[in-house]
Amino acid sequence: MALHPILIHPDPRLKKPSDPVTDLSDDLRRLADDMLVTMYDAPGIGLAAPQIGVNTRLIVMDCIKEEGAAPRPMALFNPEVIAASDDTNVYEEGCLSIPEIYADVTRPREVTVRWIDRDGVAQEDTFDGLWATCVQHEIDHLDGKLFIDYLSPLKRQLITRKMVKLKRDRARDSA
Ligand code: K1U
Ligand code: ZN
Repeated sequence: MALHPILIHPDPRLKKPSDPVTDLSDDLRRLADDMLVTMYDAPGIGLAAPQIGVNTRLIVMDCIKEEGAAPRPMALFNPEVIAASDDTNVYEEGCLSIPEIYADVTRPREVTVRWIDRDGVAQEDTFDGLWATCVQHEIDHLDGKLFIDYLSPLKRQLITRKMVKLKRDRARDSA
């Protein structure tokens, strides 16, 4: 299993909609395992394939945060929201592609998601709480959408400028 570098915004690969999985191969299962390792290492509670530069509709998540609780790694191929509650929830979101920035985002409190699991079997489940926030954030990545796209253009511009500077500083430090 391999760790992958996570792309930092702004990057055109984070804005491009991803392609559906048509054939669930061993390579794709290995990619899911690599993404879980990369997510736990970051650390994060979710990761979408475009964040490591792969233009494929695959997300991974584990929103169990309690110390000592059993992990619940999930890999979802071709995930889609098939129902969403009218009731909403506000959560202060972060993103591994936008480090050190957090902002309130309002999303449906509950979503029903359909996906293909790693055995190629269609699954459907209803998520709530942090799981609902996370699965919507990750599916947005597959559509080229970032959580800062829910903020005002001014806030988005300020954050983008910070990220350009952060990338410049990181490139300089590693030279
Ligand atoms: O998609 C991503 O960039 C991962 C992101 C997922 C996410 C976080 C918060 C709300 C919605 C979606 C993260 O995992 S950011 C890091 C984070 O939230 C975290 C890190 C360590 C422990 C607990 C949470
Ligand atoms: Zn993200």
